[in-house]
Amino acid sequence: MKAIERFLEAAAILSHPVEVRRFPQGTRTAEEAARAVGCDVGQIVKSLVFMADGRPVLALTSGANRVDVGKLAAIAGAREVRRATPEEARAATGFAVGGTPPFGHPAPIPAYLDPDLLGHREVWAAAGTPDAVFRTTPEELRRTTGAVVADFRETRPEGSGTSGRTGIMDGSRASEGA
Ligand code: 5CA
Repeated sequence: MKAIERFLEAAAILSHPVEVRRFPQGTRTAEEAARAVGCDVGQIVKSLVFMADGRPVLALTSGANRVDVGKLAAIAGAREVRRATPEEARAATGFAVGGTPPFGHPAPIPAYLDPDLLGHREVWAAAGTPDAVFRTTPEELRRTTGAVVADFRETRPEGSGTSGRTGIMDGSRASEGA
């Protein structure tokens, strides 16, 4: 079955009405998706896979934020957390990076929800492919993923401007073109 069909089937099972929107210009990164949709980058949901002591976890991260792996480790109760390789992410979710939806995975993945996403009336997430997104609400996102709201956001040092680069590879580079 094709990726978007698999996503749609999962949405139906979860009773989440979705309309998949496709953009030929691509929605591979949070910035691309925000541009295509015409929304704030903070309204884009990055479904980022990390390996916590060897087990996948999902960090549903605002497109405006980066993940602090130390915080995520504390939240997940893990000793070591690192970003999943593309192969690991695909094995865990069944979808390729850049199109990973927040739900519809072969087995449930423990998920954590960036509190900044709660501040928007509507948010947009990937729908299975790097050109497909769907609109949802923070509450539906929480319900469909079973995510725990937790603060794993990287805080930007004062005076660092908007780039906030601290040298930590955190898997949220979608917004920077990953
Ligand atoms: N469709 C967009 C907006 S919803 C999207 O899926 N964005 S994303 O942030 O969730 O997916 C891109 C992410 O894929 C990157 O931030 C990164 O975590 C992951 N990714 C991309 N390339 C690699 C790579 N080489 N290794 C590991 N992860 C990668």
